Amino acid sequence: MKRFYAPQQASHAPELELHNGAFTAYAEVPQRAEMILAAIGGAVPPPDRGLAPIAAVHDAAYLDFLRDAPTLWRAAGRPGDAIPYAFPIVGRRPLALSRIDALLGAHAFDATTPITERTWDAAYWSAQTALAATHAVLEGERAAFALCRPPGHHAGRDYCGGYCHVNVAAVAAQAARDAGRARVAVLDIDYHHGNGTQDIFYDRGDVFYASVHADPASDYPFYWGHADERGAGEGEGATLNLPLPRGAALAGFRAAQARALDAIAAFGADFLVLSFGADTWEGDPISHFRLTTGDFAVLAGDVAATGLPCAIVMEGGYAVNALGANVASLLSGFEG
Ligand code: OKP
Ligand code: ZN
Repeated sequence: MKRFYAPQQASHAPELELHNGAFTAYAEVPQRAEMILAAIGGAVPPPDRGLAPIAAVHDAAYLDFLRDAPTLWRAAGRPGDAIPYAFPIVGRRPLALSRIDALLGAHAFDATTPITERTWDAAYWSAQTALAATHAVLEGERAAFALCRPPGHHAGRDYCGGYCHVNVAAVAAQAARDAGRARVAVLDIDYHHGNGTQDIFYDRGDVFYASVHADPASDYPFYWGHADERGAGEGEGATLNLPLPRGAALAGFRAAQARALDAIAAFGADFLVLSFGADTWEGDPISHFRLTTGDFAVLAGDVAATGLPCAIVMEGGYAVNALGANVASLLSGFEG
């Protein structure tokens, strides 16, 4: 299977995150990509397809903000990484804000996603990596793997959050649409619900979003991913949320994924983006499912059995020492 990764992605390395009331070491570390690369035997750098495919799913003002935030943060005399602390929950609308703290909150939904001087470049190249895998599949590969980092599925059109800045799965899905695939599906099997991907396509009938994830009643991102969220307008019925309780293991996860795959088949998808997180693994430090390393091959086998051309994009997975084996297992299930 073709595998893609851009060295620029490694430069995004925030210091600290707000975790359960304390500042702790940032979990989404560059070493994650190194471990995956070592386990899968390396990857090829993607070509630069420019800003247009990213701007197809994100607001221009938001992308400007991602680029400018570190400069404004420094200009305000702040040390460390840019982190928001106030959010416009009374109603998000285009206000003329000037202070960096106001801009940060207006373009984020949590305080766990710092922006560094290298964030924009890393997120840009993470998206190029997703595009390379997408185009490889559009050109005839059955499947291709994008080692995306930073991840993307929590980022919406105009907001970041959950370690995510540019929604690489949405960039991939939109690129497939723009290349002429009529009905694209995103299957999100990260432990956490992909609220950003859901939001981006919520009112569209041409991109189906299905997610198997930890019940947001107990788990991040809390305010999205509930079973009654089914899409709106033209997108009514084109969102499927399958929350599972903490402790879910292969049997429960596999049955939920089968429901998602049935719905994707009924939708008539002609292209699949697999938003893959390995944080469903039993030893993940911030998650609570019980999948084993071997289970990822089983789940991948079920996805591959649909016969859908598939671009795989990397999302979460924070047990750094197990991450390589878990990703290698997933890819083996596609090839086997
Ligand atoms: C990103 B992805 C809990 C902190 C939660 C955010 C988790 C982001 C997960 N104390 N931090 O979906 O793997
Ligand atoms: Zn996750």
